[in-house]
Amino acid sequence: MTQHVDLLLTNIGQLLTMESTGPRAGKDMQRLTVIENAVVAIVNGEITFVGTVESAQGFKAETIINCQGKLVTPGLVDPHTHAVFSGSREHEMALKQQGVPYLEILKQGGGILSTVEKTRKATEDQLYEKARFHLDRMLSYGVTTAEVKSGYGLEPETELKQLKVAKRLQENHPIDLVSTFLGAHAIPQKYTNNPEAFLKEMLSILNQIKQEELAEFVDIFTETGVFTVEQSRAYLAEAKAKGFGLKIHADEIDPLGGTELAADLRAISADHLVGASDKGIEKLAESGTIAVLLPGTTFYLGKEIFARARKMIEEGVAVALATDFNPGSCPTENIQLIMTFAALKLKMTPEEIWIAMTVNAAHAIGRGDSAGQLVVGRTADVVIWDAPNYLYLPYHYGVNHVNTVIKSGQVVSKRRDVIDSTSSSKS
Ligand code: IZC
Ligand code: ZN
Repeated sequence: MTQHVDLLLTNIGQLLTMESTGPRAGKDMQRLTVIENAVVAIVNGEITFVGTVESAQGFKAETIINCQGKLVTPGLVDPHTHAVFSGSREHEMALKQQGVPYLEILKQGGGILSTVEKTRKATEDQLYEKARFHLDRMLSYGVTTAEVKSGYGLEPETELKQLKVAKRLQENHPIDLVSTFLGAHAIPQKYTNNPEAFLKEMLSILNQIKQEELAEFVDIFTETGVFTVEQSRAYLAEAKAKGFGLKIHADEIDPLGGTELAADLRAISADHLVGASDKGIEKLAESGTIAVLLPGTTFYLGKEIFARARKMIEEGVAVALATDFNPGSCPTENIQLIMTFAALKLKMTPEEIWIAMTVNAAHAIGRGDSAGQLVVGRTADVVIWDAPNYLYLPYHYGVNHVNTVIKSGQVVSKRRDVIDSTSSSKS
């Protein structure tokens, strides 16, 4: 019997389906479904068949892509970015080289606050165009779903402007976006001596954010000189009561106990966790809060000590990985580079890294049911890699291995030729 399909991917050397019933924690992160000599069929933007070439019979395709024995995986998910902002911070690199710490630059009114100044001045269209540029680059690196945070307004008007830009991008850009309100990202100068009043101001726009569906999650930077654990607890509890999911920038630089707080509040994710305590890690495993690790940031901040991924996995935590793409502590859209940092600095295995950037990353932003897996019935978000197998990506580092990105069944980023022919010439 002939089956008509829109797109058929044939001659896949290695296919990672990432099939999973939920987030993968602990030892379960080591388990991958790999199909050799595979075929994938797509109809109306949805996956209708995944299997070996022997089991793929009778397809008649509008378009066939011969994958030439390459690796094929689900589109990657980047669950932590700050991609909507204005300006850049290259002038801070010299300060860093002189040994001025990230939090000191912030204290002096630079860092996040310098990006805030520029973002306040930018028009919505300017922000949109710049963010689109960065998202295009993320897509070219194989990301088909991403989270994006506000946090460069620190005043209602600009925070809402950022979230509106993210919503417009969600409607128009091939990457599926999930928005997080990070109004509590730093204390603006106006409120230096009264952070509580500032947090109150940020809470005052939650109803509007909810009504206009501008964000699903609320996040806070719990850090020395920014917000304390107690301030964070009260703030997030209120956000939770208003129906938002929770995220925390926890224990990124100093170990304050943000990890424990994330678990107590049943946050969907706790992010960074460089200084997470043993107790905090145990609590994450119990609460099912996903640990989103950002080794690109630790590298760029010039730190020696990285998050304890091995300990987390041993304790049964579900670990995800992200770029943390932002203009200060991690200016890169290259999620493949993060794979190498995860391998060398976090000592994660290739299998764990792939789980962390697909299944677990999707669950960390509430998209576990739609993104991160290449299985029948899901949207066809697929990457063809110029790589012979999945071990190859963390290994060959610093360059882009994407050959073709397919979003909802459409080729959206094609960096070089794969043999691509219509059924009339092929079958
Ligand atoms: O702009 O520096 N850590 N927030 C918390 C950031 C890094 C982003 C930035
Ligand atoms: Zn961040």
